[in-house]
Amino acid sequence: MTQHEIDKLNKRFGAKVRIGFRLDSCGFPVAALVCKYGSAEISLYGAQVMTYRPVGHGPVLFLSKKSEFAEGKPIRGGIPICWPWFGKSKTDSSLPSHGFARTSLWQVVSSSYSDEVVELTLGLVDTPESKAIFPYAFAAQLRITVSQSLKLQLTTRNAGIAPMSLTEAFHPYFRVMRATNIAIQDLDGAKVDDRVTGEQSIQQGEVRITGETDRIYFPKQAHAAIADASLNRTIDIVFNGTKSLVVWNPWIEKSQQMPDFGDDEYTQMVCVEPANTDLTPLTLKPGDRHTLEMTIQAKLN
Ligand code: TA6
Repeated sequence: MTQHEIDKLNKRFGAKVRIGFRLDSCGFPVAALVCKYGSAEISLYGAQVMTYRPVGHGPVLFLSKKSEFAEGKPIRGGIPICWPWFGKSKTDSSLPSHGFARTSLWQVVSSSYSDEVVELTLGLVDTPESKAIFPYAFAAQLRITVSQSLKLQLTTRNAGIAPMSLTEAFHPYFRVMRATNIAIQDLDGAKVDDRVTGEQSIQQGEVRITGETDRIYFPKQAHAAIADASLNRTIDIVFNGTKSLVVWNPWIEKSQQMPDFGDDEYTQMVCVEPANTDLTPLTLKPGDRHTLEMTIQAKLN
């Protein structure tokens, strides 16, 4: 994207102090949203929230110091949009994991602002290239709202004439002081599908990170909370449009295998992901819409 295109975005969708577009140092077009309660930065490449900082708090999201900012590569951290598949493609394992939304340039659809609430909507539609790997006509929109919380709404519309099947997730990397000193609450009694051990179980009490963690939880209510004793804060996560949450921490060995992630960065993050995985895939009839929703709010204890 050129500076001239950035200038056009600012003219059409910008708002002094509240909404601004810029070419980031990585060369990606980035939108900054600022209201009286906090701010967020979103890469239009991938429609990826990269930072979120409520007033009075430190950063709520983790962004790897080794993240690559290169076309075709996902940004490692923030809130990747996993769409139109979660994990490996079921039709072609050579395709990138977590779909192509996070490595596509999204278009700005609309913006709105007040001192209390700032909103940006981004859009992605099918192209001949997308149809070659995902044979459907679609319209996807992500609405990002910064107010006293950060809210994401990902709406998929089947714009074709055949039923569309998809899986999806918000894949937020939450910043924590020390991953071994947090407790993920409100998952007690949830059915658990452990992707590391292959076992199914029922969660007893709080979830703690003590090793590589890659589990799908089916909580009894659409809410989870990350209690960070070291930062003396809790991050509340409310979600809708799915019944499952993925909890992921790569731990030591997996971290060493990821070139875009520091060997010790696993200690500073945890992912808690509202997701429609292969266990709960979606099927949209022609013209149908589905919205996945997540609201994040940080609170000092
Ligand atoms: O959400 C958990 C997960 O599916 C893990 O299995 C791991 O692959 C993680 O996502 C990161 O995936 P990525 O493709 O971003 O490296």
